[in-house]
Amino acid sequence: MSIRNILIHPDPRLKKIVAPVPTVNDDIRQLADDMLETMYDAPGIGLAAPQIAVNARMLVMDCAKDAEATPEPMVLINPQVIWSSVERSVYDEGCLSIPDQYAEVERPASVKVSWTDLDGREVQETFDDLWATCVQHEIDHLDGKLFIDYLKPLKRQMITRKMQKLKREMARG
Ligand code: K2U
Ligand code: ZN
Repeated sequence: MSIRNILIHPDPRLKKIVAPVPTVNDDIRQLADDMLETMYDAPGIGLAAPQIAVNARMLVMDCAKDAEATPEPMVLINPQVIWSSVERSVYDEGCLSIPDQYAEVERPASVKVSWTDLDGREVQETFDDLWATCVQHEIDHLDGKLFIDYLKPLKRQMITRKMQKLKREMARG
C-alpha cells in the first residue's frame, strides 16, 4: 500500500487517452489499493489512474460522503457509459489535479456504466446524484478531459495560469 503523488494540471499525462487494462491481475489489484489509499488521503471521493501518472483505464471512487457513513470503495476497470439520462444536473466540481478551483459543470443526471471488477467479472450499475457526477468526472480523466474543459476559454485560462503559478511556487519549495 502506498500513497502516490497526484499530478497537477497542466501536465501532458493528464491529457492522454489511456490504454485499456488487458487483464485483472495482482499488479492491478495493488494499483487499486494504492489509488484508494491516495484518494482517501487527499481526501477525495474519486481518483483516476492518470492522475497518479499510471497509463491504465481504471478509476476508484467512494462518494459515501459523511464521515459516519460506512465507506463504499468502488474499483472500475475499463469503464464505459452505456446509457445517459436526458435530464441533466449541475454540480460545483473540483479536481484533485486542479486544487482549490471550483466551477459549475452540467452533466447527465444519471448514467449506466459497465466495467470489469477486481475479480475480472463484468458489472453494470446505474449511478445518480453525486455518484453520477463523480463517475463521469473520473471517466473523463481516462479520456484526457478535465472539468475545466467544459468552461469558457477565459475562465479555463485563468485557472490554468493559477496552476502554473502554484507549480512554480512548489518547484521553489
Ligand atoms: O477526480 C478527482 O480529481 C477527484 C474529484 C472527484 C469529483 C469531482 C467533482 C465532483 C465529484 C467528484 C474530487 O476532487 S474529490 C473532492 C470532492 C469531495 C467532495 C465533493 C466533491 C469533490
Ligand atoms: Zn479530477
